[in-house]
Amino acid sequence: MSGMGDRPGGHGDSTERGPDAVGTTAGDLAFRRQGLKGRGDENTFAGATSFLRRNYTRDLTGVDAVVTGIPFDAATSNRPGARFGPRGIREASAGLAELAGYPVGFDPLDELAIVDYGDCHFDYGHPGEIVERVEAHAEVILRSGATMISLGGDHFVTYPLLRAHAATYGPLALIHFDAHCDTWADDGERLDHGSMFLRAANEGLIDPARSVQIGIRTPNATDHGFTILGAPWVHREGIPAVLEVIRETVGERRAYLTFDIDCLDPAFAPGTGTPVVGGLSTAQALEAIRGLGALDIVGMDVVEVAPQYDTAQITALAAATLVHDFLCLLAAARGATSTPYGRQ
Ligand SMILES: [Mn+2]
Repeated sequence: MSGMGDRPGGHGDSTERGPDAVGTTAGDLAFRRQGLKGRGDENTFAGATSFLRRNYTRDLTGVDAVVTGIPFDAATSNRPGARFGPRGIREASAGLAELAGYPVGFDPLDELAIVDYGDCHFDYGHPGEIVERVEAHAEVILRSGATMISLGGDHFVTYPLLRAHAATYGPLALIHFDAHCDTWADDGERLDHGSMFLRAANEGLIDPARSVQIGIRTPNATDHGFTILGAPWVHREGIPAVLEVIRETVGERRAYLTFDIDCLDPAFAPGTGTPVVGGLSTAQALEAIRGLGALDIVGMDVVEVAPQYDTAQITALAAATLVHDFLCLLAAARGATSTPYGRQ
């Protein structure tokens, strides 16, 4: 590689590049960037790790997409630790902020005004308040008109996120990547990351007839009306077939995308609380996310990343990349033009 200024698709702000930047406004761009778009000079291994080096701010003026953390894991059934997920995903995302998007052939950071809103605050001593806390947090973001992308946290956080999104957008189709159905018996009150989608269906937040669960490889007595694409089916039929079923099932309906990182095989995502073997590869998951462009997806989350069980940031990097590629979908939907690089 030659000088930093020669990087393909490289840093967006040439005035803050290289030796001249020393002692000026380079670095820690999460706090010091002027404006909301583009990239500047910041070492991948240094600085404040906001998601994709975006500005840490609660000013949502002119913002297209908001990334926020929901560091709650008191609803886990096996190993806790997803409360550290937002921090881990942010750290892993720094490497993705260095170059323009691949394979889209544009820079989502130039196309969209994206900010890191920080984390949802709650009192860990009152876990029973989590639903109202997350819902209130989400309402403020959704009121701005921006697309909300949440980093879990265990999967229970998706329940209050669905409450807020359904209040804004109406009943939703759910596009649900997971090893588990998360529709086991629910009493309407329990804090359980394995039953909240039955509650969401019972409350009319999501429509099972318009919803697809992908990568499932644990049993339930009933499908509760959801279309289920088990992991063996996904492996046998392939991602193009998965996308066909998702498009047919969701149709024109507004949809919410939730990605439990344990949808991935533990070989690709060891850093999670309830791993199950036989899951999707990271490449399969990315192919699936990249193929969702025709749908009206109004919100997204990635949950269950527990960095203390991770190895070499495999899991956190997968989660960060899934969000990155979802942002590319948003950018493409708003007119970003793709210039493919090589055969893909
Ligand atoms: Mn789940």
